Amino acid sequence: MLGRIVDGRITLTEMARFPNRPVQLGGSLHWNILDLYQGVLDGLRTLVDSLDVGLTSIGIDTWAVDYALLDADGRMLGVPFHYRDTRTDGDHEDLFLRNGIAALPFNTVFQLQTERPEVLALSARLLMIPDLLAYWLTGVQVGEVTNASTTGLLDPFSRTWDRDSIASLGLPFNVLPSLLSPGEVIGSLTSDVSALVGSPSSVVAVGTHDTASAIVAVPASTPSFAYIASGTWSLVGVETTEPVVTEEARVGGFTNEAGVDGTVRLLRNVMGMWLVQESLRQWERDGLTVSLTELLDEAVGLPGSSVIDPDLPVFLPPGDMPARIAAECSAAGVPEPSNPAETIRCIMDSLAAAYARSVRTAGELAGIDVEVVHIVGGGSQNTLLCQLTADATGLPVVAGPVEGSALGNVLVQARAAGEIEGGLAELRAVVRESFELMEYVPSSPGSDSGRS
Ligand code: LRH
Repeated sequence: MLGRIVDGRITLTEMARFPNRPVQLGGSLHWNILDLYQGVLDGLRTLVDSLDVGLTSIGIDTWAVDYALLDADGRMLGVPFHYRDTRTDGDHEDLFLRNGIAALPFNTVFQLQTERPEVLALSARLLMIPDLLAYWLTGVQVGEVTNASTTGLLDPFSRTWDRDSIASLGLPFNVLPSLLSPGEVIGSLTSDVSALVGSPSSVVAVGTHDTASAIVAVPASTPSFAYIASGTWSLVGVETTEPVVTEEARVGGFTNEAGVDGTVRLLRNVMGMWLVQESLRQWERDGLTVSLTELLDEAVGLPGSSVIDPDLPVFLPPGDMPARIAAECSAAGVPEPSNPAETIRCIMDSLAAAYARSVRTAGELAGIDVEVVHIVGGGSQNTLLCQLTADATGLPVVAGPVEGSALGNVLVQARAAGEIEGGLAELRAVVRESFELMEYVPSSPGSDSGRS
């Protein structure tokens, strides 16, 4: 994505796109990390070739929790695992009261517990995926704090590595890199990479956790907002200044991730569009020809009846999603969807109900009287989901922008380059100025729903 700031407005242009396809290998699910790195180089080349000015900087964000281990020469030890790999299935010690992070099976700390001792013994450095890509581009090994917080190895108050947690994994403390904050420069492209890409440039730390970047781009004009970063996952919560590490937050399944500019993202992971994506893949495998747009149109006209808990661990791995949803409906004693449109309707109703629960609890935990819910990311284009969310929360929903993470990424770079000044409020004002947003008001029972 190419970001440009012109007259105080921001534009994003997609310059290259390549699939991120995990590979099942030796019984485990892995990143196809070299293919992605090649995609980064090729994409940068395409972008540079189209520019008539120099490239100011590059920022990288990816999903959280996944990592690579490097030896003392900086060589990668093995192929990074994908967090949906089932090797971390099962119960884990709940470290929430220590690290403020919800105990999800895929947290880095739990993934590391499954590493073989001989690999740990050779490990000289742990880099999260964006840090790994930045290392390959610049030769500099550093970490970035928003993504580091998702490892479960960071003290949520001091935002420094927790020595005891690391020692308990059998890793030396210096395996963890020094940490930068979003906006700090990681380094310049190596000469080899500059030659491949066709331009010198620098790599800047952004909110390298995609959700941290997405929340930067929430176009809120009031501090009393909740957000839903809606993509494969739906990350639902509020922004706070301090972590909320209480028993209530733990029981509610909340997490305190480090945000940009010292903020905290107090949020819950709701299963999100993954339920839809995996259902579509299953229908394709079954030889059904379906279009999501048509299914959603059909789902609008269906009565919403079957609501299930979308966050059950059974939905986490890839595989036959419609069958798992039907089984869960049956277990919950609600009607089983009998066709794809009913399945989609069940997913939408279940997500909206989960969003409403999470928004309410997040507000209570943080002492915020939520006035508005912002949906950013792909799900902001889903009019049925946005309206159901307004109805379920009883709050206005502002939908957009669609490319939340890319925007937050570029905004932080633009500020680092001196193109924009101010804090998150100023960055968010730039988003409001630059993109058309959609507002949904809760429909009163019996009336037509309202969109403006
Ligand atoms: C969203 C996300 C989320 C994490 C999950 C692993 O892409 O980064 O914030 O919990 O992926």
